[in-house]
Amino acid sequence: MKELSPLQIERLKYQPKLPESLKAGINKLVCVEKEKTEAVKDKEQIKELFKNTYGQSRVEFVSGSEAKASEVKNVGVILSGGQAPGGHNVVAGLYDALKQANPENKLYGFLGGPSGIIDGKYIEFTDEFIDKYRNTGGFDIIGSGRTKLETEEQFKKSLDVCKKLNISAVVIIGGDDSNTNAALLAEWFVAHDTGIQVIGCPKTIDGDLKNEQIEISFGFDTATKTYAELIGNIQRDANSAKKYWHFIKIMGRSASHVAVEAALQTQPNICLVSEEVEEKKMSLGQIVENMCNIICKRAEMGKNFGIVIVPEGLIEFIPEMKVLISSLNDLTHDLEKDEKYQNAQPEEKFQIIVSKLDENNGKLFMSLPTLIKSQLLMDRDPHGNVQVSRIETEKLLIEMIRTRLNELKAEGKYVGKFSDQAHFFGYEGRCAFPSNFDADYCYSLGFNAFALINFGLTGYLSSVKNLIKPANEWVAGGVPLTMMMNMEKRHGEMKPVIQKALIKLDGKVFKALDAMREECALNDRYLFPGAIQYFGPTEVCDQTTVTLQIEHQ
Ligand code: FBP
Repeated sequence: MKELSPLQIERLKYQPKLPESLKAGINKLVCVEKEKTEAVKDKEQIKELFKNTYGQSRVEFVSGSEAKASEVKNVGVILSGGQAPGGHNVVAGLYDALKQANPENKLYGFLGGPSGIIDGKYIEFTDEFIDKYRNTGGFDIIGSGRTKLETEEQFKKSLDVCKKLNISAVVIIGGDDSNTNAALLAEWFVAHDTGIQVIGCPKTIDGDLKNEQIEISFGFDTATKTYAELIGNIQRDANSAKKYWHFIKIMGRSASHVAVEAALQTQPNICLVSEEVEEKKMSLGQIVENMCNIICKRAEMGKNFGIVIVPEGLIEFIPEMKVLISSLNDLTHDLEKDEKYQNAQPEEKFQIIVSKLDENNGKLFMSLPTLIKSQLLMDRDPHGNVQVSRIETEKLLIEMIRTRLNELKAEGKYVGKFSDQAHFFGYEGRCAFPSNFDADYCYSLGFNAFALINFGLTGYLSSVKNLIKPANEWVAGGVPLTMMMNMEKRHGEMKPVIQKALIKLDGKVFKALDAMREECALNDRYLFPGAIQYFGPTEVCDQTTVTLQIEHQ
């Protein structure tokens, strides 16, 4: 039996590209201090909470001519949260830089996410072990998890484990919540004079951990290309059979970046944008009405088929649903230890919930299909968020659209036939082989994370910029984590968190989508991007996302 597929064998040989500055060698780098930073919002509160790590300067690396000796360092690495293509290359880049700096250095991997550092579960990386994972998708090299790292007890346990392994720096590879935890841990380690540094790396397929300094989170490129391939295939199918309306929910917990990027790559008939729904204060009924309009017009043209992209987080952005979900988040938290509620049958549970909701929320909750009611009550994630990937918004929309079309048919306003197919693309894209872009970007982020460690920095996020240019022109450096923070309500309390980047309606990316919507709705302008290509012409293999190109051109 074969142990590796032909693509696995070829990808293991791929040598990721590095920015010119990092290529010169880890011990030759010069750290250039840039401007001092401030939090994006709530400056005074963030400053008070991060007394030791607030207000640091942004840094950039350039190559120097002289190699400096580097003292022995042990580093620990954690993969945190949802998988994103390229995570293995962050670890490989970190490992290569660390060994290049001093072959005596050791890299430990904490197993199963942040809980690994708390429980002291780890492995030590070796060349042989790392080499098996280069340029592969997934986080299975050490596993991932969603344990929050935020309490005094967890920090103390982490410190004990670091002391035992003589670890002087920890790298946390994660999204906004995980990097918020990285910022808290960095602050705690400084406040307790431990000498242990903490560096974050920007990961998430959702693409919402970005700002002026972090152009994109890793994994977004590969995941969106994977979804775009699948959407293109469905478009061909729809255009061939001409009998189904396909409703495709696309992952992205909160922001609609993934849905919008996939839409720009494929040009479906309809792409909903959660941020637009929120800003225009659209109700569920209005969203359905707008979609029915398009379905009716297409039916008049004899087209009883089409493609709709639904961002995973949509439900939380519909103003009335947002209010309901926020009440349900608090309620389900309060009812966590209520045995009567926990043991109740679904219908009984709904009654208990309704009795605790105000009148409007109660009515809205009860108007939803049973399936959606149950899904809204499912367990929250460790950060207190409803798990939107488990709410079948695409089916909710289909059900409401079918009801409305029946009414329109009875009034003689709809002449078509509505047959639907529901899809959810999420997990399919999170562990794909990283695209060349993600393979290079991730390797650079990991390599650069060690450069930040080598310069004694803590509370920084590894940053690699200028990404629409070829990799040798990329700019490597670091961004203080506190710079991205503001205060937000979590579990009913105000907490410091990294601000999520949402789609801006006055931004270039949304405008590009909006400009093509009408044409796409009625006249089929489907694009078929095909599968990610790893070998071949650079204009096919090394192009990054449309979003990044529009934002930075
Ligand atoms: P991260 O923010 O941790 O990268 O995870 C994002 C994500 O992939 C979302 O798109 C999705 O809603 C969620 O993870 C699903 O989580 P889980 O893997 O726990 O089901």
